[in-house]
Amino acid sequence: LAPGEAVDLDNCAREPIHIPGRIQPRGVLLALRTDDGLVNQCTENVADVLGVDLGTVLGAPLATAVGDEAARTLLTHVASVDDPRLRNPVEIDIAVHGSPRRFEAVLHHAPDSALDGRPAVLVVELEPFSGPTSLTYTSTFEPVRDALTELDRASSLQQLYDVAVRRVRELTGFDRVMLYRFDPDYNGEVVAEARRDDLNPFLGLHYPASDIPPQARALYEKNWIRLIADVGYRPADVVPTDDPVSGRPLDLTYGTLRSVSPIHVEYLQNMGVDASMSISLLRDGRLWGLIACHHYSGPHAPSYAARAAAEFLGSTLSARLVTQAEDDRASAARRSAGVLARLVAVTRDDDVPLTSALTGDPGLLDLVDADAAFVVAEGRVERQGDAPEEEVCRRLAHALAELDVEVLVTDRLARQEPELATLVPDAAGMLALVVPGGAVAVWLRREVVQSVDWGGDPRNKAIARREGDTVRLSPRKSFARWREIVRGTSEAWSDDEIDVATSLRSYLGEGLLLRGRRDIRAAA
Ligand code: BLA
Repeated sequence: LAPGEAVDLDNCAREPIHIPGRIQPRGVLLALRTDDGLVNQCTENVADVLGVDLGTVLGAPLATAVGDEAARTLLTHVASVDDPRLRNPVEIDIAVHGSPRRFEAVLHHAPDSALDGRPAVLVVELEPFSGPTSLTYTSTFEPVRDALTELDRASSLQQLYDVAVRRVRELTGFDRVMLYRFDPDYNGEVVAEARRDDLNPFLGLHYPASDIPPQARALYEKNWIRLIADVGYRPADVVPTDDPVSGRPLDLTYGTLRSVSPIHVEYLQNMGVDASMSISLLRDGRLWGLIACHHYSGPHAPSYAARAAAEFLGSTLSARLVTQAEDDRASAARRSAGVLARLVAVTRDDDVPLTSALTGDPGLLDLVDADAAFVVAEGRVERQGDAPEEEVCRRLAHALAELDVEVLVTDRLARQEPELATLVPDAAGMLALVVPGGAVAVWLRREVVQSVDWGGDPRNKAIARREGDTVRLSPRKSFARWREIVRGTSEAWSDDEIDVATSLRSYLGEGLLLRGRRDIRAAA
């Protein structure tokens, strides 16, 4: 941070979390050069975990750290690590101080490190095996197959969410598993939850976008799972910090042991969380949500296999979410295309006034769901639903025509168009078409008072203080429920609703033109 630079949430977004130079010490990390196979960098805890000196390991072949047999097994496995997201763990035994210990090893090539076009650095992460059973049919395949069958049967989005959190909790044993869904601005909401009975629910709580800054979201689009097994850990440094050949820090984007941002650690501590895990949910490659897991009863480290199984469920869920949402959308689109065609057909009948054509069966309210609708055309007014009086409709139509818009869309009328709002004080949402040739069609939606429950006041955060040249940012301290009441808004108009209304406007424009031509011909 430069002297005098403002301290704000932007600083959060600039923390380079993919190159922390440290790991979580539940395992060790060794970075090997692929040209000579020698250890280039490793973490300072090799002595604790493997019982070998840091000085002996650096610059030596892998076998010096793990023994001949384990090294052979690992190096045979290298060929299968092309895509870091599809890697498999290898179980190996390493003699630590003379007695064999079982490890799960995960290998990947560090991104952005190339040597004659080949990957230059192989990252080997070793985690002492924690599970009671190893990768067996019953511990992994069966629960995943059962979960997939259940996901397949789910017939609504909510059911999909519920199955996913319950199954991930069963697989990984976390105290709380949530499905956290982002809105278009990346604020999030807990939309499903499976938890220990004695815990208070987080279901329905909202959290602001700044709780997960953009670089973290970008990283989670690449690496689909992360585990913080012990929030109170003391990080182990990568030694030396920079690659002695390239001079660059080791990129841990795909590392399973990557040390997490200290700000996030503080956040979890403020929340009372001892261990956390999150799995990315993607839609068209973009982060759509997270399966977020908490443990409150001490550190928690599910085996790599259980994590991989949970991650697999996450990616299956991602795919199902997309198809389910597309199915829902396609059937709604088919329905509204049918209504639009029928409406347009009636408007082409010269004997029916345009206003009647749009308010019959079907009418405007069948095309777009709203509390009221009305049309002003050819000197007439026709109304549907809970519409204002005729005179008010005329004045609204007049005011809209003056506005010089083709389609007006708002779900906060009083804030966006205060003058129009005075005419219809009960409405908060308006979708209006101003058609060339002199017609106006309007849908109105009532105010929906929304109460948004935030998991802590979203504005009370990022407490920053300078300590000499460094700045310490911290997340908010309180996560107590904080209710915000949002007034003056209606239910939002969806893109599909706006699209179909816009199409109607073009048809009406053409229709009015045709009617005008026929009138001229009839007069001549
Ligand atoms: C990361 N923040 C995260 C992650 C989650 C959240 C899920 C992913 C890491 C993980 O799996 O634990 C947020 N966790 C939540 C939310 C809930 C939850 C909303 O359980 C709701 C129930 N965070 C801040 C501020 C900053 C910040 C002010 O509040 C920055 C100044 C940063 N959050 C931050 C960073 C990461 C993060 C940097 C990335 C951590 C990493 O992967 O290194």
